[in-house]
Amino acid sequence: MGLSSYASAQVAQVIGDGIVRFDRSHEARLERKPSFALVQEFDSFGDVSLEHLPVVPSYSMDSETGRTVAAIQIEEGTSLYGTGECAGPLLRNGFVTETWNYDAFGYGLGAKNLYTSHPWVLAVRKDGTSFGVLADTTYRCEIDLRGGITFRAEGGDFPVVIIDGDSPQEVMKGLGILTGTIAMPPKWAVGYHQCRYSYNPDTRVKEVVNEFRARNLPADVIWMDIDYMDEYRVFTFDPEQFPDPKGLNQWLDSKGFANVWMIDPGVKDEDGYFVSDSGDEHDVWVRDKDGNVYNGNVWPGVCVFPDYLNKDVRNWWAGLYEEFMAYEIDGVWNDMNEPAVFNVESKTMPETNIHRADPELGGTDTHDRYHNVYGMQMIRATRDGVMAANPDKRPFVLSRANFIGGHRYGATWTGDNSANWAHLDMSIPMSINLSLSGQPFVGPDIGGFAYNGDGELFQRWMGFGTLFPFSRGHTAKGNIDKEPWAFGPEVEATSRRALERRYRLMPYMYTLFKESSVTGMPIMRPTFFADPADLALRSEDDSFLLGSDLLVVTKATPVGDRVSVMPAAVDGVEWAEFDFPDFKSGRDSKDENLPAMFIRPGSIIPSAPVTQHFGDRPDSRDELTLIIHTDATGMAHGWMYEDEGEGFGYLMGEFEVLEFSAYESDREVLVRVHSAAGDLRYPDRAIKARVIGSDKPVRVEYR
Ligand code: NBV
Repeated sequence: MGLSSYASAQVAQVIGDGIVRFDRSHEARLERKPSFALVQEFDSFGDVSLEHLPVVPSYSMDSETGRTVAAIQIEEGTSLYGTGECAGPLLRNGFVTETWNYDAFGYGLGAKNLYTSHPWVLAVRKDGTSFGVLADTTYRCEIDLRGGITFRAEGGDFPVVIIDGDSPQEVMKGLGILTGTIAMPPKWAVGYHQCRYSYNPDTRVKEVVNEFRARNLPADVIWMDIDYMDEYRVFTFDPEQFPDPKGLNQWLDSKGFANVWMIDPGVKDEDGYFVSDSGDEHDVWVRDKDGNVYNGNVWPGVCVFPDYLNKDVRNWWAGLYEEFMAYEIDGVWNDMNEPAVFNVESKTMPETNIHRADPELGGTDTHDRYHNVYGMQMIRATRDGVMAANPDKRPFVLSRANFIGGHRYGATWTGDNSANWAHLDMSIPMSINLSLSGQPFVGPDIGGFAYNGDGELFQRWMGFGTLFPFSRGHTAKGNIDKEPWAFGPEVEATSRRALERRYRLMPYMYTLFKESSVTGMPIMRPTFFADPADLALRSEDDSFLLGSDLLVVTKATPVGDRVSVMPAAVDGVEWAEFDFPDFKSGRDSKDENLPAMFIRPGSIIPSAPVTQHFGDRPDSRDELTLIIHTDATGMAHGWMYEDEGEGFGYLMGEFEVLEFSAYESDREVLVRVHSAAGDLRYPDRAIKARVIGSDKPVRVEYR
């Protein structure tokens, strides 16, 4: 490979605390393409000399391929993570991935590129200090972690942004500053979601919902996949199978279920169909290299594709949601937005297609430049439309394709996985690496999308699946049923316990969403975040942290023969295992298909009684049980954020932050609770405390 080095001309600017942006040269800086990843332009504090920087990329050019190369050396013992959605283990050293959003149905271990693109690597040095590297390019980019960190991107020069931190947590907060954070979702979206391709007709939707309620299986959301549409025409409803979508949504609401409906980017190219006609009229479609409207086949047959890179098109698209949301739709699912195209080998549109992008986004250019941000710009427009239609509600959008920074617009799931043990196994590291790439609202299709699998697999997957930030069961058309009851009473019982755990942990979970929305910290974290300098934790694939205080240890192989490495005791105090008893029977019996849960020494986790859904709470919201594990000094701390779970009152002070502290003396454990911030108060709240490993009397003071 012919490499010519340019390092001498390289320039660097400090754009934040510990954050430096590099350009290949002064000229490259002047011609820098607008960033889609960054949340704002970021003014510089001035140029810095490279000698003073801890990590410096070296730029070169691969003369054979014309790609720009940026390479960063790593010290021995440095562990690498991130690179977005990658099928395989947590530790990414030795792997090569590529950013090129791709409809990867039934993908396997080691797939090079999947549905989303995150040209980002989180590096953790031997001593636990850390840095992160963003290759700020939308073009196809190879991320080679076989010896150091090397990005090879098409499309010419790109800046590299490096965040340096004392810990990986610090770097993640830096990424939050750079790329923005999630907005608080509606609380129902933090509940459990039930999906399949497809629940149709509407009577089947009702049947499923009735089963959940009849069987006391907590759930908040039911999903409508493509078969609700009239022959796959987006923004329409099948008149026979879904004759009254508004009535259905109202009925669902009466059962305490929120609804999410799918919308794809491919619009059937058909005279007389209002979306197609209106799009023609507003000239919204992506064009081919000769300037003709581009056609590609997707579900409805021959389709045209909105050019979401263009502001007028985004506004037009957003406008379509006004009528759609009026059917009392709660959330929107944008699928197939890589974009997926059926009738071509590349499975997407030609790279020579033309986007009339806004000047601020880079102006008119070819698809190869904008491919990886097509889905991101689609959900940006969707979110705008959903918000305009329901200005008093928090939007919820799920997207299959996305780009780093796209967490600002929607949640992501890991696409069309398969119902087998390899996929169950990798669903944990995949979700963690996406989390470490800036997408905290993430999870897999629980149970596996492609193929059937069996009850054993489903039981295990549900066991820990309810603890993903985005927790949704889903399966493909033609498969057996995969609702929690579909495999008989034993699997149902495990599923119920797993769901009850999520709802019990809701105060903690919701607080983690809040923390993430403020700081950018992931909700789901790798176990090594408990102790970044402990090398033994660096490749732990079967356990994960929720926040900093709760460790979930799963069995990801059928026989459960892989032993997780636990974080070391803190000053002699171990992480303590805890559980909740079965809600109805009160029994504490062990279920091997549920993951073990551990609480960090010195922490307090707030929990609630089991509810069947978010709205089902009048008397339960006011009751809290604090799970307490004191440290070597007998102390523990925790906090909790609460608001109405919907709407924007929280931005005006309508929330409450409770702070908890516990002190263990010879005689008792004293727990102090006080309201630390916000205008909301729940004064009659009953607060109980459970101190793990102690039978001393507990006194709760609530001020
Ligand atoms: O809309 C149907 C499916 C959907 O269920 C799945 O979650 C997406 O990833 N969709 C893909 C299109 C067809 C998949 C074979």
